[in-house]
Amino acid sequence: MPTRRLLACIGFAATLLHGAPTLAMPISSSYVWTAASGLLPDQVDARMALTDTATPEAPVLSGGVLTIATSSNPEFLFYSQGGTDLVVPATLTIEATMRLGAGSSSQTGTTAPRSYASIVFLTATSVGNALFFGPDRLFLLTGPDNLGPEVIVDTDDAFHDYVIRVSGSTIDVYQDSILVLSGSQFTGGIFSGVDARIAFGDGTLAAQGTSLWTRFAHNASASQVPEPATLFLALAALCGVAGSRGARRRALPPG
Ligand SMILES: [Ca+2]
Ligand SMILES: [Ca+2]
Repeated sequence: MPTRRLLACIGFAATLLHGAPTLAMPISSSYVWTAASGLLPDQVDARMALTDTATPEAPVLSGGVLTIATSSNPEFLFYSQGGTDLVVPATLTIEATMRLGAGSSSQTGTTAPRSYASIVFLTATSVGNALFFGPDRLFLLTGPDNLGPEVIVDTDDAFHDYVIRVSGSTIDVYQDSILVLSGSQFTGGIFSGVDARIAFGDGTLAAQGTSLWTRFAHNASASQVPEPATLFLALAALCGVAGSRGARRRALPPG
């Protein structure tokens, strides 16, 4: 490789290195976990991390069902993925197949209602909502911490398929492909300063109980910014390939 071309290549590499933070490489386009895989949600992708403050409970995967259970209100037991590990698309779709078990909540009124199973979603820092699964009841929040739209549907008779679709500030919730609830995202309140995030399980201090899950999926992508050293090696290899190709071309007889 002529010196001038090598310098140009290195200069190009240096330019890219300087802009490395913009070179986030999507490494998965979605998250899909099924209990049938025989793996826990954090075992199919470590970025879906477990928070477990419950004693002695832990997630139990048995017979193709994941059981999440807590036995006192302050206990947390949930999976969540967020921060730089989450790039939320214009229309976020979250899917879950779950059956509510038994439990109780100390906050069932209109102020800061909670239940022991929920899917929490923030599409950007401080912006989101939560779908709570109560006994034969689904509800969202309104504003910072108030009861929002709710619907009476069977949640504990059998496993049901749930889809949450978030587009702009609009939230649509489907149970078994039927639109059952619509609401809006809100900003601040309990979400102040919390980054983009998707979580499921018992994430409240005000309720305890059991939920059963067989599938959880979403279409937000994970991204990973390559380490500068790794990126440099990759670019150096590219420079090398370009150089050898150039040399081979030069070795060909004039056409
Ligand atoms: Ca416990
Ligand atoms: Ca709890």
